[in-house]
Amino acid sequence: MLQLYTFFRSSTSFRLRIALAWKGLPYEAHYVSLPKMQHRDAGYLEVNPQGLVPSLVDEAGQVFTQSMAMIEYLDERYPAPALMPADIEQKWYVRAVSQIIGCEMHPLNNVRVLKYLKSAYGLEDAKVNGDWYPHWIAEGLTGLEQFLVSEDRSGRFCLGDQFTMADVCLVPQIQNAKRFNCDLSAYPRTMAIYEQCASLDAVKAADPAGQADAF
Ligand SMILES: N[C@@H](CCC(=O)N[C@@H](CS)C(=O)NCC(=O)O)C(=O)O
Repeated sequence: MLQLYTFFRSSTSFRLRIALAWKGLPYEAHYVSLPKMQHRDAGYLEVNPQGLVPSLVDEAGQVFTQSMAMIEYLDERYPAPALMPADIEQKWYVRAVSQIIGCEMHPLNNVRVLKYLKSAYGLEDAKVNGDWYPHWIAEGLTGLEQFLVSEDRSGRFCLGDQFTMADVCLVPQIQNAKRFNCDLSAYPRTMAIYEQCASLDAVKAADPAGQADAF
């Protein structure tokens, strides 16, 4: 069976949980607490030397890291139901949406970045959570909303009515933004897609609140 190293509130772990649930792939969960710094424990570093979650280990012992690369790997290994379109231009579009979120938004508000702002620059919680965090959410979602509108390929989901990796990346990012009380009223196209995604069984099954390590 597949082994998933996950933390309930980690948005990249959430991506993997959605992808696995979408494909109906069973897995054994190993819980890695970020607040307890278990991602930097020697035992976990043997699994993932980068010290980040998620990690996925297959039946042969191969370790997979980097959520977007993992999702594309899973999609090729277990093609149905698909998470990537077959058409290469549509693939570019799905990767572009995923990377707006995964490369330009998520890293700026990652746990270690927020912690470093406090420890190295003395920024108070209120400044980090109430200014830095929403600033980069707004910057990223403004660009994403404009991209979705200008490409005009969305329907129920980012790519028409096909649920793809783009949606898998979108859901956790929006949930994080909500958790930090970001104003999301300026992104109607993005939020309509999010609401559609949130109603899916695979998304509900992967929700942080329902995980065994949630607190
Ligand atoms: N690009 C990586 C990012 C993985 C990542 O940064 N995960 C976060 C949780 S969402 C983490 O482990 N953070 C720990 C830290 O920042 O110390 C991916 O997509 O898998």
